[in-house]
Amino acid sequence: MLNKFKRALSKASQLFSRTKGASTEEIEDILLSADVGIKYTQEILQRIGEDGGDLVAALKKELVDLLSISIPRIDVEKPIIIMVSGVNGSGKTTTVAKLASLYQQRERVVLACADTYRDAASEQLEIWARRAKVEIVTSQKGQDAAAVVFDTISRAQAKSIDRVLVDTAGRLHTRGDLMGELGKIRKVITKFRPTGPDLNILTIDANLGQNSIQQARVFTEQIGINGLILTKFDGTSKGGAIIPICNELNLPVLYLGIGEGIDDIVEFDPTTFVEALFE
Ligand SMILES: Nc1nc2c(ncn2[C@@H]2O[C@H](COP(=O)(O)OP(=O)(O)O)[C@@H](O)[C@H]2O)c(=O)[nH]1
Ligand SMILES: [Mg+2]
Repeated sequence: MLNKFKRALSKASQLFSRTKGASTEEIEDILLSADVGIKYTQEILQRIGEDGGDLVAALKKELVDLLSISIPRIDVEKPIIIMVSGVNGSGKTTTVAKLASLYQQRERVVLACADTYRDAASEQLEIWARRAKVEIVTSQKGQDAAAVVFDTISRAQAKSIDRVLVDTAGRLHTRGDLMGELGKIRKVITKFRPTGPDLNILTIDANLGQNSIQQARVFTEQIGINGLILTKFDGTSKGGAIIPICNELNLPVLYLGIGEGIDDIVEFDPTTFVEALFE
């Protein structure tokens, strides 16, 4: 897994490994090419300048600090409820499948297909459920997505299932429609859990780099996202954008998606991530 992770980071690490022996100006260029963005690049350069010691060591420390955003603690009665949102194609369904496969090693998991907008969304999720060996509550196109979620959580409670993973739609007629629908799903969840989903995850395609921030802000403000998963981290050269993304949104990165397969996910740990970047 670690090797796969390093391979997935290879484009970004080609950049970051060039910091060895580099001057401050060269480090600035490297950070900007990795899409760290001007604001955080300036901030990092200022701090490592003050440090006066080894530039690369100081840089690593700054990156780890900037990536260390506290993760919401889940301390609730079962089932744990996880909702996954994001724009079309950002990797929601694949991520739900990956998380299901990860959790089912120790827990009983059920998936809710709350994407009732796209053709064959339920069939696609059913295939993943079979691969991950977890249960699923399917839906029909056009069905009330919030009702599907209600049924799934009720079933999970009745059968003592540990986790509910909710896959949602990425596109409706307008962005307002989408936020309205996600808001309805969230509201149904509050019937079981007044504070909303225990993990309210936004998937972001890492290839979008900093361009994803504005879009992510809409989800964060409107439906109370509390954690991020950056998908398609394999092969992106914009991996440095993870810094502005999580800091501008003030949200922790929980996992990284590193491929299309069911096992292609790694839990995000700032130190491991930064070490791998510089290999
Ligand atoms: N390379 C790569 N592809 C991914 C990753 N996650 C998702 N994908 C691909 O992105 C496309 C859209 O994924 P999907 O889960 O259907 O997105 P959704 O519309 O948000 O549900 C599919 O072709 C996936 O195989 C990832 O981590 N790496
Ligand atoms: Mg989907």
